[in-house]
Amino acid sequence: MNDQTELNNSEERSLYKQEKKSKKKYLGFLIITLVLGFFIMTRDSASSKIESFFQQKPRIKEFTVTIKDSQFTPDNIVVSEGEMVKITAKNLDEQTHGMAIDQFQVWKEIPREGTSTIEFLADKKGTYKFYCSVTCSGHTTMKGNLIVE
Ligand SMILES: [Cu+2]
Repeated sequence: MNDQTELNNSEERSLYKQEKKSKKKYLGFLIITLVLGFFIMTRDSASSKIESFFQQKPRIKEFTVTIKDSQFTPDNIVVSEGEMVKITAKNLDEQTHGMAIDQFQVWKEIPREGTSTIEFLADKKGTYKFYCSVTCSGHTTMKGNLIVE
């Protein structure tokens, strides 16, 4: 009789413990959900910050400059301050040329009958000379102007 009561008691206790455990589990699950939810929300706001950052990235202005008979065409390039300049330089000559703009650390070789891409940020106003950076037959006269307004 006594044993039975004790057994019942211990059964009850273990039932109570189980209930407590499952409550703990539920609480743990709730906390994990909340924490995850918080992280997902902050990540979302971070990604929207990244998006708005990229929306503010500079506009790209693209040009194709052709080199023929040691001459740049066009030899006048006009961009706005703050623009990203992308120049596709096509060399039609049978000799290697180059394109350099000192103030923007541009120095690019353009292989004969080949193409090179030049990219830089026009972050300061002014008129800058671009020129052929490779010794060629028209070296001294091969130049143009980049105007940043
Ligand atoms: Cu040249």
